[in-house]
Amino acid sequence: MDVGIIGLSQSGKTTVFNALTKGTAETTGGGMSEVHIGVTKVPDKRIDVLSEMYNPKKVVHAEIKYFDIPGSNHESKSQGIAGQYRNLLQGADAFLIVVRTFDDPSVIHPANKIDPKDDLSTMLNEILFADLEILDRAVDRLEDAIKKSKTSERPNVVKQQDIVKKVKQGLEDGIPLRRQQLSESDQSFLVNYQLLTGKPVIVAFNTDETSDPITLQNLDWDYGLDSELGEVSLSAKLESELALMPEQEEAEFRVDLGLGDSALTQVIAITYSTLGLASFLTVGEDEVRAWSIPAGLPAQEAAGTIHTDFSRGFIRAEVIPYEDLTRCGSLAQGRKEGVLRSEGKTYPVKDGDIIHFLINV
Ligand SMILES: Nc1nc2c(ncn2[C@@H]2O[C@H](COP(=O)(O)OP(=O)(O)OP(=O)(O)O)[C@@H](O)[C@H]2O)c(=O)[nH]1
Ligand SMILES: [Mg+2]
Repeated sequence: MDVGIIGLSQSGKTTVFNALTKGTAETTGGGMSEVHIGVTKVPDKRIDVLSEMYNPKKVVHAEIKYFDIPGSNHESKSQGIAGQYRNLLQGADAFLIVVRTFDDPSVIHPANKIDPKDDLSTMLNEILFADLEILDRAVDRLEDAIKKSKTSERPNVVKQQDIVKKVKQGLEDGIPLRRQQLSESDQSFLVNYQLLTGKPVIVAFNTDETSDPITLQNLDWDYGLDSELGEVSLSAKLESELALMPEQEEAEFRVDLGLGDSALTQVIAITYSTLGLASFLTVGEDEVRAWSIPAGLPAQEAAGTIHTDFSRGFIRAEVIPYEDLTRCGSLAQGRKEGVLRSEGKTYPVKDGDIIHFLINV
């Protein structure tokens, strides 16, 4: 799972990145920044409990990869999205948009005012404009292709151009791709364009240390045609400092300062819910491991996240919910009690399923 961290210059992207990855990337920038890539383990208490049960050689958490993607420099007409990073943006599964609400005269704001609503609109619009640019070019290219196509191929190319025009019109009306009603075949054609407005968005308000949490609701955010924004409020500077402390010390500080869950825990929780993710688990003496997948993914496809051979040679999945396994104490006991089930290819995998795949290789 790859999440692209984006936002206006000096909004605190790199600071958020450090808080999420326990990193120490330099937070200066001002258009001089570079891309930072870091991996975060998805915290999961179930892994700890299962590790105690199995005492495995290896313990592997699910992972989320974060990309800190610099905004554009001052010469560029756009404020938040730099063309040279387009392929990174396209590769992301979701965007975390950092929106500044902290007040600090020593940190320059590109518009010289702290206006989170305005900044968020700017970023959402830039994502939309980036897609419009792609589709404008696509319409022209398809126009060319229509002229050059053989009579037999023409209807198909015309149809493709119609799809592109329809989506473009939707964007012009302010509807991001993720909110447009499209048939499955339209959607699979559009995958070619890797449009940015098709990706889920989570807003991260970067607040002062002492500020109450900021929400879209208390900003009177007008969702308009886009009601699917995830949100989280954090003080990135404080969180990035806490993230570097030894665990115990961090926990004590959190209690003293009256802080709740870490930025990492909060951001991952909202990432899972906004993207509709779930973790299934595999257990054994060799390895206890969590795997993140879209919730409800058919068992055969979930097997494919472990290895393509697992998907190809899939026979069936033995599934036991986490609570049942911990109560029973072993898979054998789960089988005796009838809570270890045998499921077929299409079984929709749920969060907390412990799965043993039977495969034929
Ligand atoms: N007071 C305060 N300062 C912050 C906070 N978050 C970030 N900063 C400061 O703001 C400045 C910019 O932070 P960065 O994390 O580098 O911001 P950025 O969005 O990565 O900046 P560019 O990469 O240059 O676009 C740094 O000096 C940070 O220390 C915050 O929550 N409060
Ligand atoms: Mg930066």
